Amino acid sequence: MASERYSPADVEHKWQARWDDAKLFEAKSEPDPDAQTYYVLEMFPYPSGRIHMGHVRNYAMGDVIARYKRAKGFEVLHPMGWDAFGMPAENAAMQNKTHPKGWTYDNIASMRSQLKSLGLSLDWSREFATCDPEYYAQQQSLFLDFLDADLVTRKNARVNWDPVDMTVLANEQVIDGKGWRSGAEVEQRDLTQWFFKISDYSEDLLDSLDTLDGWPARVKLMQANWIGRSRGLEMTFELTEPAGDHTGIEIYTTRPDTLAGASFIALAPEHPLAVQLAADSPALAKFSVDVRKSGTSAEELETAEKQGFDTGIHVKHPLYEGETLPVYVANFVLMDYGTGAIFACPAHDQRDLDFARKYGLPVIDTFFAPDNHTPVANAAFVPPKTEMVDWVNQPAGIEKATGEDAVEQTIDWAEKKSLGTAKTQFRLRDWGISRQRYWGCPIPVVHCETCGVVPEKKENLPVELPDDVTFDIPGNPLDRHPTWRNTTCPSCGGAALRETDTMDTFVDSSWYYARFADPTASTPTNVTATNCWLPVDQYIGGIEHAILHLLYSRFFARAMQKTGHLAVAEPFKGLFTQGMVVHETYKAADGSWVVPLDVTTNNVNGKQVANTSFEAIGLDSSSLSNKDKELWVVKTEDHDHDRIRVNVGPIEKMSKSKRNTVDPDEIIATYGADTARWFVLSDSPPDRDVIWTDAGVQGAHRFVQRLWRLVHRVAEGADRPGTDDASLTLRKITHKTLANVDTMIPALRNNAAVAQIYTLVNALEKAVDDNSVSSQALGEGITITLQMIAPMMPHLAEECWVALGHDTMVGDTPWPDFDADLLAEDTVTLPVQINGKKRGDVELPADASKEDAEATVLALDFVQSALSGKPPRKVVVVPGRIVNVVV
Ligand code: ANZ
Ligand code: ZN
Repeated sequence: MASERYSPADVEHKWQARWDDAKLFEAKSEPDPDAQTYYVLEMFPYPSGRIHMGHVRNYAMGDVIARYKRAKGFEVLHPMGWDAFGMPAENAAMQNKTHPKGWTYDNIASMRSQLKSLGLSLDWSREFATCDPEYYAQQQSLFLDFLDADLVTRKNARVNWDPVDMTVLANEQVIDGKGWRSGAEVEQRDLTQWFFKISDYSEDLLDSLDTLDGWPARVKLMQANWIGRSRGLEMTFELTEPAGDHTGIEIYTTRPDTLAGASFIALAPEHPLAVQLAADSPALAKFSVDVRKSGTSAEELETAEKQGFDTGIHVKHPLYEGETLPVYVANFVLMDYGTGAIFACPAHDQRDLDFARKYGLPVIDTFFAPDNHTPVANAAFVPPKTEMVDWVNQPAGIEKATGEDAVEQTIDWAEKKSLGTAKTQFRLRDWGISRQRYWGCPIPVVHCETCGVVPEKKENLPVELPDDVTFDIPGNPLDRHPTWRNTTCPSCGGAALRETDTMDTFVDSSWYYARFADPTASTPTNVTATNCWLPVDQYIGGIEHAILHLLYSRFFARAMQKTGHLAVAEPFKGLFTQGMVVHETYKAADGSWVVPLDVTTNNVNGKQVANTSFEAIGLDSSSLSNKDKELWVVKTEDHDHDRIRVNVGPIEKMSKSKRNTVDPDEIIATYGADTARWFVLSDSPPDRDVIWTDAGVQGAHRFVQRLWRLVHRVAEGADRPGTDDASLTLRKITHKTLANVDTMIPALRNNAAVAQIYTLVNALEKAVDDNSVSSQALGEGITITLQMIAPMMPHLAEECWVALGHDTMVGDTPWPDFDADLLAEDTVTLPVQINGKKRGDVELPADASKEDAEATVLALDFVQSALSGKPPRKVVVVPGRIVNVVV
């Protein structure tokens, strides 16, 4: 009945159960070879315990495309799983005396039911968590294959070591030289670690970015910068006297054109020559340790004060006979890039200049800045890459060139003079995957006194994590487990110890997309199934994964290709990075954050009240409006209405720390999943942030109710004859909307599609109001509307579908085709020329004959006056294009 309100709480679960029963969203294990397949995947969540609005937006977007493609006749794969290993589970274990396993699976259970309440068209039959032994067994198997294929190496690496938590820290986890969690002073340690040889693929990973047409340019640029190709020269500076077993220092430079401005040499503290010198110099040894305490991330090196140690030794200047340059050890030079040694040209490099100023070293120009004055005070001048510059002191004799050309020409010159060799260098390092952690995938190797490092046999996989571990003391529980480490050597059968490092959790997420093609395969992938489904047609997730996760996955696809587990090298054909869900922040006078739910202006406990009603509950309403940027927290529970004034802060990403989150469960309980979905889809372009507001959600919910009423008025209304004109007009709007939505949904432009649907619904309401349209045209309009909203508000669409009298499910109904004839415009506007010059326009029926067009044009005022009573010499009508009158 039209007067009844739509009640999501009553129907959403019902439809979810029906879809489940019909196994509507379970993809076939082996689709027909000629079926069109479509694989849509959202980045799988970390099971933190609760879903947040960011998840709702991410999964709603994926669901729209999945449901749409399904209706379009595609065989769709839309799976879900859990990125379930990692530190938070161990932290929770330490804090709450729970076990990481129990904590994780409990969280998965509650998040699964939250996701189910959103009505997503997911194939739950394929669900897995990366901490399932069945999954990580296959990951260990992959590791062994990678090891065989020379894609893995074990090497010494200098790492940040937290002596309190007893673990390696990533550079990002070292804050001001201290561990992010323990606050302990971080040490540098040399540890033997496992690495994936991603740097072997630097060039391929970079060049192949060009083939990724379905990726945002921004992400490709970020990856390109991360891989960081640079072209330069490797050359050796001869020492004036041999130092230890060194006779020269090999450097890497991308700016050989500045050679004439060289003023000193700088070595990384870890450079073999620096290490050798430090052996005889306690001062240098201390310096080298001290400067590495503050971490070596790019940002840290950029902001850290430049520090150097004068070794007292010198090299010969390669250009000027008799001149020498001093050799320093410097904090800003890294051992793992280039050769770990540089020559410095302070005039044209800011770091070098800062250093030269501090240590009183010469600053020598090698070209003129535009104002012929360089460097300006303490700013080094860097020549523009693509603009012409006047050069001085050029070793290769260049006078005028762009920055880029100058470098190329100097490299050629240096090669000809045998001063050095051209070298392409990548910034990308091998991927260290060893973590001294419990809650991760064990690295399947053993250490044998006789045989050394031995891979575990495949038949012994998984190397399973022991359950009986404790977290009362820091460090890796696997290390102190009484028995787990003890095993036999797969090679000699003697006693051996297991590796206790586990894999970086980024490994887990680097291949899950391939496992979804057949999650029960007894090998890492089922190649037949991956051939059907991969690459992922549309991958959707946050921009925060633009670099690491996506790059590691691209490497993994290549490594899996090499080891015969996958046929494609690029795992994600289309990528979309959605914006965040943001919300206003609220702060009380004492500086504490206030949750949105507690903030009210003129609504109390969720009920709208007129301002005057505030008096009724003892509040002074006049004070409520004195500043529009002032809101109030009103606690009315038990009529205890204390008021605090809160200030509206900036709109920020929803986060627990700012307390500006809105819980999806609350929204679903109040308004239903469809309203939440509709709001996040409709409010902003999908790549931008969406601002969550109560008003916006209420607006979305009003639309739900409007549509419900409209459907009932149409379904229950008497038969209407309507007029032909009005009926045709409505049909045209219907089909035009459909045609537009049909291009917008595949482009993920949901907000644009929503705007189109609003317009159509307005037209439908008007048609019902004024009774002008035939029942048939109305029925068509409403049917197509429901089919278009079905991917976005699937429950409402089903319920309305039934109200229209169908006994099928709209979620199982093919997408409608628009009628191209109805898209044609009624009239066309053509330019009118007189003697070849445009003088005006004419509006004609789209199907006007040449004769009709000619007659209409000749009757136009400006044509009449040009003719001044005479007949035209000629009239040329080019249908649909132009009319030319020759007088
Ligand atoms: C002389 C010079 C003069 C440089 C000048 C720059 C500007 P990209 O382009 O990022 O590859 N460099 C080389 N190895 C380094 C290391 N291990 N640690 C720190 N810095 C290193 O950077 C290459 C430039 O960074 C090289 O070119 C080198 O300094 C420095 F006006 O050589 B250049
Ligand atoms: Zn052995």
